[in-house]
Amino acid sequence: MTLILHAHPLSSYCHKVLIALYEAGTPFESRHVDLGDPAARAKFMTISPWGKMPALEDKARREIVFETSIIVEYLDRHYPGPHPLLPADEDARLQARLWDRVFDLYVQGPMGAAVMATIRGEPERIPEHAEALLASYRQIEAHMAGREWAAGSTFSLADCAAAPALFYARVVAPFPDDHPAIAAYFERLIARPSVARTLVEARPWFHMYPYRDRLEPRFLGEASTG
Ligand SMILES: N[C@@H](CCC(=O)N[C@@H](CS)C(=O)NCC(=O)O)C(=O)O
Repeated sequence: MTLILHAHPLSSYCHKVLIALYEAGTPFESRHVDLGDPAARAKFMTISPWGKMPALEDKARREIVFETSIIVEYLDRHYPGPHPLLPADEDARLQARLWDRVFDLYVQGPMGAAVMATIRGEPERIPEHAEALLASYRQIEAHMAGREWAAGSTFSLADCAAAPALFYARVVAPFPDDHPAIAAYFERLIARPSVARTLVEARPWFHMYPYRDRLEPRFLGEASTG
């Protein structure tokens, strides 16, 4: 296979790239990375210098690409699907890059910090990360009012970033009831086939997720009792 994605099925940043691959219908091989295994971590560090997942290996072009925003842009350029994930219009492209940054830095960031606080047994640190998420939700709510997708009129890089970020963030800090636009946007995201497929594939791994008990039955493939 030409493209190999070094990834873990539970990782939110890996989900971002999986969504881009599924949007384009690009064939790839997935290679499981277990960063908990010192030998696997050492091997992975030879292809991803900061040890961050995912990394994309392109055998045809003899390139290894890391950093998810760059991977998505690389795929869009060299393995484009039917609809570009980086809009052709320059202003819309800038917006896609901006909202990609917002979801990575201001949603994934505090969400990941809250999960790490739980793993490290520092629950007293979670409220500050939840507050940061709520501040981000307020901005996203204002931005999403009247919009279908985060940047431009079509699904883009920004939405690839938004889906996993919001999926895991709302487990840490649910969307407030007076935020209908972000809640509706989330429902649109998870209904998108590329996102739905990514979440179904993650199911067998959710038992490793520290907040598994907070996941709704619909994400676990269980019938809702409520
Ligand atoms: N800015 C990076 C972040 C990637 C990232 O943080 N990945 C996480 C998994 S979701 C990771 O590799 N964590 C392992 C570690 O930090 O040791 C990107 O966009 O690719």
